[in-house]
Amino acid sequence: MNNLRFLKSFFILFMLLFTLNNHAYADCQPNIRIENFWIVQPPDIARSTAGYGVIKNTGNAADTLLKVSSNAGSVMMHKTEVKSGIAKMIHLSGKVIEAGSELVFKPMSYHLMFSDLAESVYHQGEKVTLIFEFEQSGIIKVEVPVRASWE
Ligand SMILES: [Cu+2]
Repeated sequence: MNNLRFLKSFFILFMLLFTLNNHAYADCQPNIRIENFWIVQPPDIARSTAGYGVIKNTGNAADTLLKVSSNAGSVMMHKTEVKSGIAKMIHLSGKVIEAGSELVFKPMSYHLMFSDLAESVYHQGEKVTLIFEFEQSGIIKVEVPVRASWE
């Protein structure tokens, strides 16, 4: 008899935990928004260029940016850091974007670094595709302009 009661309460506890866990999962999601990205139109002789913009996570769980790719060329995530007056670019293999935070790509900070450039990036007003890959949110594609300077 005791055994049966034990099993019953165990079962109830299990169901309760399962429900709570499901509930928590439903309420706990990242919400990624990609805003204002653009690529710097390089001079004709340049073999690389940079891309800037903002990734916002308005959700209540963190997400990780795993990779960026593009038809504009090869893409790497970099961060410029200044140490003893010397600027150095650090390669990032991924970046966590905490809930309610944003990751800003701008000069002398995080930036997208393009090399093996496609012809299109040499022309102001062209559009290129950026493909962002997130651990939780999956793949997000955006069309971004090529511009000569900050607007
Ligand atoms: Cu760089």
